[in-house]
Amino acid sequence: MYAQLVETGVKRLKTLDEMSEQERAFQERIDAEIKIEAKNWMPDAYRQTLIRQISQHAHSEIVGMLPEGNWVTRAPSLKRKLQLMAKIQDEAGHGLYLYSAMETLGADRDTEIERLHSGKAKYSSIFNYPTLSWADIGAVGWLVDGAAIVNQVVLQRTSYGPYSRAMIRICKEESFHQRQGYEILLTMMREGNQAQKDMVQDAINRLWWPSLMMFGPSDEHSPNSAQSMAWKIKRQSNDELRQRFIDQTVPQLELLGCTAPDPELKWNAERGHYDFGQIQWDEFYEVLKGNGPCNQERVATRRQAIEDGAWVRAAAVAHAKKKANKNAA
Ligand code: BYC
Repeated sequence: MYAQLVETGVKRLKTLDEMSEQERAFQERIDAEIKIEAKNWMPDAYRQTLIRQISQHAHSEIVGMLPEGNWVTRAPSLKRKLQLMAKIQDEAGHGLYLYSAMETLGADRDTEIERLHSGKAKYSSIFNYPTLSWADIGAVGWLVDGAAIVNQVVLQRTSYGPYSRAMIRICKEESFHQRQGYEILLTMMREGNQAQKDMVQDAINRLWWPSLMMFGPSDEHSPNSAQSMAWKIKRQSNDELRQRFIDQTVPQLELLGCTAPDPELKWNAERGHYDFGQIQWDEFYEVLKGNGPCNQERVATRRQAIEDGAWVRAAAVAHAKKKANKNAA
């Protein structure tokens, strides 16, 4: 398998012969499915790849709270408000597990968060789209958490121990999020009036393609995949995961009585998968460059939250110092 990756990888990978003894032992450990732990030796590029991916993942969880937070005051009932608040708190928790996993690699949380606030760090493209109606909250739970689960179920088996263990807990919570999102949409479609049904279809029309973009560029344009697959950080390719998501989501779409904004979406019995149309990759790369509908707003909101919370952090430090002095006296 390794030789094959060397042949097909977008970036050329080192062959086993070209590796140092330490690198070879590391690769053999990975091939034997033994997890890498924080204190084990690892190539610097493996460490940097993980810091990149885990920090982006953590930022996505934290920024992902914003489009949903926008609807807490407008949820249609107390029950829906409580569910939404619980979901948003779960996302904050996911961010915290992930920043902690990242710190085990020697990365500094404040530095990475500063990179997010200065607009330098990436986070999932999907969170740069607005949530315009209550149906969007259902669609985010169903499609966005649904796509995240497909990606994260595989990451439970990622080669780095702390990341893999964080994923196990996160996946359990994401499954609940996905179901509550779907239930919001099902309720609107089964019990709602025509305007509410139209809102559901409109939400799906707007969020369908951006959800497919969450899996990243197609395999031949994914510069990091070959090396990440060889290191078993990633265990399935962007396109494989995207296809799995589509295959499992279309029957749920049909049960809702809705359609996808893709005239080419149809079952291909020969392949045993759904065929689908062209993703607008220009739009994806524009969003990554900071030119999506909400990029600036998201980063500005995060920055404002940090500034607004400065007094709380200062008070907590002052209190801790006072307590420490008292204990020392
Ligand atoms: N958005 O070589 P590639 C959630 C970047 S949150 C932005 O394929 P890789 C939730 C990529 O980073 C769940 N950027 O990269 C929270 C790379 O850039 P750099 C979020 C993207 O890393 C709240 C470049 O494009 N999940 O569920 O091998 C409320 C080339 O790509 C995206 C995760 O973060 C994108 N969509 O594979 C509700 C999963 N796609 O760094 C819900 C963890 C690609 O080279 N991450 N890029 O400059 C991963 O699994 C992988 O990082 C990816 C990309 C599959 C996303």
